[in-house]
Amino acid sequence: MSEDQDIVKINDEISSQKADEKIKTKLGTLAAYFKSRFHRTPAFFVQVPGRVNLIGEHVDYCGYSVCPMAIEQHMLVAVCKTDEDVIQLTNVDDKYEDYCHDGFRRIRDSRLDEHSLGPTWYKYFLCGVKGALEVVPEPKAPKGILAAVWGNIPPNAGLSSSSALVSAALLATVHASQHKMSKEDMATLSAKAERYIGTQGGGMDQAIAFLGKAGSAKHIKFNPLRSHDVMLPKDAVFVIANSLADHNKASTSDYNQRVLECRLAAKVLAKKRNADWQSVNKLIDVQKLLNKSLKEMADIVMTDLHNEPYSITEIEQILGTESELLIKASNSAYNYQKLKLKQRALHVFQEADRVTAFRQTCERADLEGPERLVQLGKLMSASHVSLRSLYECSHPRIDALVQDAMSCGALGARLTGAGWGGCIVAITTTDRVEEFLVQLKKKFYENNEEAKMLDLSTLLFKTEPKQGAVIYYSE
Ligand code: ADP
Ligand code: NG1
Ligand code: MG
Repeated sequence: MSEDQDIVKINDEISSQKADEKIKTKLGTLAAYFKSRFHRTPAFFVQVPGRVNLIGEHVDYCGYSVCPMAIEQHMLVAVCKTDEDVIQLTNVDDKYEDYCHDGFRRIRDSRLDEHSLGPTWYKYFLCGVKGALEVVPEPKAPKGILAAVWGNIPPNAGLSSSSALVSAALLATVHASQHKMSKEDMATLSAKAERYIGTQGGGMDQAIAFLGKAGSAKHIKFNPLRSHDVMLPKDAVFVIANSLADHNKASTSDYNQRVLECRLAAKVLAKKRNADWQSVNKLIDVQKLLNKSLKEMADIVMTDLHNEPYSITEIEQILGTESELLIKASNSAYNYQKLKLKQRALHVFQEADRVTAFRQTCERADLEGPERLVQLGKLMSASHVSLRSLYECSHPRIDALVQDAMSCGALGARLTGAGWGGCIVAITTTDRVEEFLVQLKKKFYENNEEAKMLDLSTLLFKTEPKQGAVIYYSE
C-alpha cells in the first residue's frame, strides 16, 4: 500500500471535491507534471488564493483591522507523502529551481532567515512546513513529502504570493499529517511561520488566504483572529493594475523599519501620557491603555510627537532605557538615526479609522446609489495619500498609476499590499468599467516597453471576492 492512501478528508472545513471544470483541467495538468517528476500520483492538492487589500494598509502589525478579499489567482500544490526522510519540491515555472533536501522533520529546527539578496522561493515553502511541524505531534508527521507548486499570483506585487505559498505549504503539511485544525488556527500559524523569512508581518495575508469567502470582502480583526463578511455594493467593480515596479519585501529592511517605528511610537506615546510603556508593543495597546478614540489618538500624536525624525538616543532618553532593549525584538538592519514616529503613528490611527468607515459605508442603509461608491473612493484615495506622504511606502510608478486611474474615471485608487512597488486597486462602476480598462490600458501600458512583452490581462484586470484555501482530492 502506498504511504498516502490513508489520507482521509480530515480537514473537512476546507476540503472540497466539487472542483469545477476549469480547476479539474488544472489539477489534471499538475498531476501529470507531478507524475513526470516524481513517478508517483499526488494524494491531494491544496489551493490557496492571493488577495487584494481594499483598505487598511500597514495597520495589521499595529493590532488594527483590515478589509481584504481573496482573488482568483492562487497557488496550487500537488502533494504526496513518501517513506523516505526527504523533502522534494518542484515548480511548474522553471524560473523556480527544484529543491531536494534530506531530513524532512528536521525542518522544524532549521533557520530560514539567512539570505542576503532576498529569499529563494523554496524558503517560503519551508516556512510553512516548519510552522506546521511545530504543532503537529511528531509521530503523526510524514517521514517525507513530495510537492509540485504551480502559482499564477503576480510575484512581488503586493497581491500576497508569498503568503499563499507559505499557507499552502502549511496546509499541505498539516493535512498530510492527518492533523485537524481550524482555519483560524492555520491562518495564525501561517502568519507566525512567514516571519521565519525575516519580515515581521501582521497576519492579514494568511488570514484572508484561509478565511476568504466567494462573494464578500472580509473585515478581519486580530488577537484573537476573527472575520466578518463585508458585502460590497453591487454596482462597484474593483480593478487591479500592476505598476511593473517589483519589490521583494524580504530583500530590504523597509518593512521591518516601519514595524519598529510603530512599536517605538507606541512606547513613546505611552510614556508621554504616564502610562505603562513597557507593556506596550503595538499602537493599539496604547490606545486601549489611554481609552481614547482613533480620532483622539491622531490628535494626541499631533501634540505629543515632533515632526523631525527621532534618533534612538532621543527615544532612549524619553524612556530612560537602553536601545538594546528596544531593538532586540527584530532581526534586520534599521536606520535608527531617523525614526519617523509622528508620521507613521498618524498614518496608522487615521488608516484604522478609514477601515471602520469603509465597512460602515458598505453597510449604511441610508446611502443612495452613486454616493456610496463616491465615499468608498474617497476613503481609498485618502489611504493612498497617507501611504505616499506619511508612510513613504509608495513608488513613483505607483503614484503615476494612481493618478492615471483617477484621470481615467476611477472613483478612488490606492496602492495595495506593502508597497514600494507592486499593484494598485481602483474602484469604478459596473457600467463604466470596460471603458475605464480601455482608457487605462492606453494611458499607462501602451507605451511601456516592458508591458509590451507581457500578457496585459495579467497586469490589468477586474477582480471579485473568491474562496479561501481549498483541498482537492485526485479522482
Ligand atoms: P508578494 O507581495 O507577492 O507577497 P513578497 O515580496 O512578499 O511579494 O514575496 C514574493 C516571493 O514569493 C517571490 O519572490 C518568490 O520567492 C515567491 N513566489 C511567488 N510566486 C511564486 C511561485 N509561483 N512559485 C514559487 N515561488 C513564488
Ligand atoms: P505584502 O508584502 O503585500 O505581501 C505585507 C504584510 C501584511 C501587511 C501588508 C501591508 C506579510 C506576509 N504581509 O504584505 O501583513 O502588513 O504588507 O498592509 O508580511
Ligand atoms: Mg508577501
